Amino acid sequence: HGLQALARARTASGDLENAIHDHLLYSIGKTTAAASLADWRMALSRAVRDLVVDPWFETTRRIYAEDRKRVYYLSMEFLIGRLLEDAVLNLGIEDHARRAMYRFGVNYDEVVDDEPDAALGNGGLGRLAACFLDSMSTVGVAAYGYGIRYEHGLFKQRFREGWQIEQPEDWLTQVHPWEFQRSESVYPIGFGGEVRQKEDGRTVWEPAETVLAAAYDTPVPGWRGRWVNTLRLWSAQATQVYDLEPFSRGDYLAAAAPAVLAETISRVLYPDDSTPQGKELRLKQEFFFTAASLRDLVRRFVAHHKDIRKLPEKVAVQLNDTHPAIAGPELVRILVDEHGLEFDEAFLVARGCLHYTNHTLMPEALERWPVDLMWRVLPRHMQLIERIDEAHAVSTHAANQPRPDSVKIIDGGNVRMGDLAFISARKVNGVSALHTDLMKRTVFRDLHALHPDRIVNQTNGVTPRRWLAGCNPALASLLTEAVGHGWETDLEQLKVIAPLADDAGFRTRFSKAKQTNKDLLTKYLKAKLDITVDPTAMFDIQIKRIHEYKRQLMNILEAAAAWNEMKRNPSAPFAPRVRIFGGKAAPGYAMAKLIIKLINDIGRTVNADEETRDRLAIVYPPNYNVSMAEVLIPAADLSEQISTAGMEASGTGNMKFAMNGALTIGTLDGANVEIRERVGDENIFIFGKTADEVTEAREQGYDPSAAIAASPRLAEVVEQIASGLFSPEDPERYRALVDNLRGHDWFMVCADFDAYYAAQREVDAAWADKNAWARSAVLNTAPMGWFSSDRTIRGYAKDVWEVDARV
Ligand code: 26Y
Repeated sequence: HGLQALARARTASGDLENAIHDHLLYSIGKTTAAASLADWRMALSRAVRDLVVDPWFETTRRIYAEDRKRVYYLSMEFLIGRLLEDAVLNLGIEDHARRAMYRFGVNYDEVVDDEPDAALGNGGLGRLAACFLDSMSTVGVAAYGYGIRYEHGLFKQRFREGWQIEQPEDWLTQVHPWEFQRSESVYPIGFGGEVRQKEDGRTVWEPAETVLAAAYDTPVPGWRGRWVNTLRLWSAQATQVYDLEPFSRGDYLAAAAPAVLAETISRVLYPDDSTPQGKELRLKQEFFFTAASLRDLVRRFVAHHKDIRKLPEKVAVQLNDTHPAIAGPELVRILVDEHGLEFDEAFLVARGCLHYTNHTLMPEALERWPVDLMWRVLPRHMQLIERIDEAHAVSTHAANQPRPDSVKIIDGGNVRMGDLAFISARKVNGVSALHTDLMKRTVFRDLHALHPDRIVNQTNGVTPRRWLAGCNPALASLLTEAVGHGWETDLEQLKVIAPLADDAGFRTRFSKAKQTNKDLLTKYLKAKLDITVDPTAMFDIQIKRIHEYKRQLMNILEAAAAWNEMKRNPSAPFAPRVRIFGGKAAPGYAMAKLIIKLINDIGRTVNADEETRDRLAIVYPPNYNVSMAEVLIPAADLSEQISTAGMEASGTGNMKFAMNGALTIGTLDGANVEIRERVGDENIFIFGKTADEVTEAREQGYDPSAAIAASPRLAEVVEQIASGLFSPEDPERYRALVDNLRGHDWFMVCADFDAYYAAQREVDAAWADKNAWARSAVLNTAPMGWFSSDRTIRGYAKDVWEVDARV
């Protein structure tokens, strides 16, 4: 019935039109005459959502009927962006949706553009979770995403005089038309209190405080709606709306206080993605959503299976980084305290279900929780963590031998969540080949020696639906003409266009599609920011969180050096460029915020220069997010992936750019290595130190001042910044930044600068030959099949989860 409705909707706009009309009237309560853009969006979203519901139930029936093993993807972040356009694309009803809106006299693109981004994530890790949801539904893995329904997602970024200003994000002030509240799925989650030993020998945890986790479900339709999984997000609610004692005294404020406090747990996404602050509220968030998710999946298992020891046959839990690592002890607690298993058996059952993905090697980014905080908030879990630590030591070391500190979960008064996750997991994976190799050699060296089969690689991927078919219709239709439909779910098919790189006609059409996207971006910048750029110039883009290791600083220094050279030597062959930056800094990350200001200061100076205006513009649109990425990436000629080698675990923006026919300038870091292997050395600009060379330079006492002294161009720019050329109103502004560059430079900006400058001049030379550039662009798109998240998910399904992938 539901699939029939979907089939009809694909062939008859009339059905969809009626459904929209009825929703406007009966769900939204507006007439067509009175409806606002937001009302139309709600009506269309509801009508589209209706089409997903029956296939959703059908999927659930299939999973039960086949008694499938399910995947539970636990993530603190799901950076899903907008949902309407994506659902319409996946269902294949865009023509009808457009026509229906047109008949009502409403512009479909404006309706789609009215949707706020669901920004429930910081960056790569959260967006990866969103791409995985799309792929799990497309390849037919029975899966649930589990996370937090933050009332406020990632802050909005504004610039005031070039400085980042954070503003609250409030996507939930409007109705979220995609979710279903599940009043029946509510679990009490405890914190604090005491652990008691019962007379029968059982242990019980008696929490001091309890918060309710309330489920909200969003359906996740895969390609053509053949399979629909669920994203279940937990919202914190108080157990009691009012505290009755103060209420009866007439102190209504005090009566409401406990509810406000309880609901704080799901109030806001922590905007930091590198330095954990060790905040109690964050620990509570982690336990809150992890415990609710485990409770939920155990209930689902127990409803149809008798023997809890068989849990690993039907359940695969993926921990997206260490944020849900408390799942290890919590699952053991459920098995021991609530199901009566012995510890040793419980631990084996838990470990049979759990898998952990690591996303960073940077020691300062690894989560550590102070032992006293853990005892206070999670006393039973702390007991179990000690037990797990000890059991692991006993099983891996002869009794009389000392244990290296590096394999202790509890160390120096902290619980090391990476080690806890590793020890609690059946498989541990890295997110690119290089990153996985470095995991084995660095952070997890000793644990890897003890468990040599545990670490596996699953190189990241991105969904080609959103990141090619959806955001780049111009290129998508050319690809469909060339290879036929089917590439959307089998991206390897794009290989067929590789030979067409030598076909002048095809190259021209490929370049035309790029130009179409560049014209759209030009209009977007004009409309939203009143910035005028030359759409024929090279669009050179670096978009990602602002971090020292990602080296936006090196990019802007090189831009300033190029500007200096243009002025010195007006006839030098610089390619005209628009250099675009996008990204947010963590609010507490002072150096990252100073880098933002520097980009804007240099931009202000350079953009005001009439002499170089025809060759160089610097643009930094504020509030970079998923929907901005969907406009920028298709329009890029050059993709900046210039992290210090060994520091970017994978990167996923790099894949999106290459898929959309941008050439990469980058270091041999993360997945750049695998991109080079596929596009070939001639179609990518690789420069700089390798990961091993970076390590070696550090060991030999790297001195950035020597690198500066050896590079007149770099020395000149650093001196200009130090002397206040770009900040005449405050010449001292960049003192800290300059001191760091000259005296410390941990991220090797100075060491790689000359190589980067030289690589950029190679880019300029390549741009001069439009034919050769277009050829390279085609040869970037063609081999991107490897970077489809469908491939990644099939890899996890086979090597990690051992589940079916079949619609
Ligand atoms: C603990 C807390 C402060 C924290 C919160 C978020 C720590 C880290 C993060 C997010 C990390 C992240 O986004 N990592 C990125 O994951 C991508 C997906 O695997 C990688 O492509 C990318 O290289 C990595 O930086």
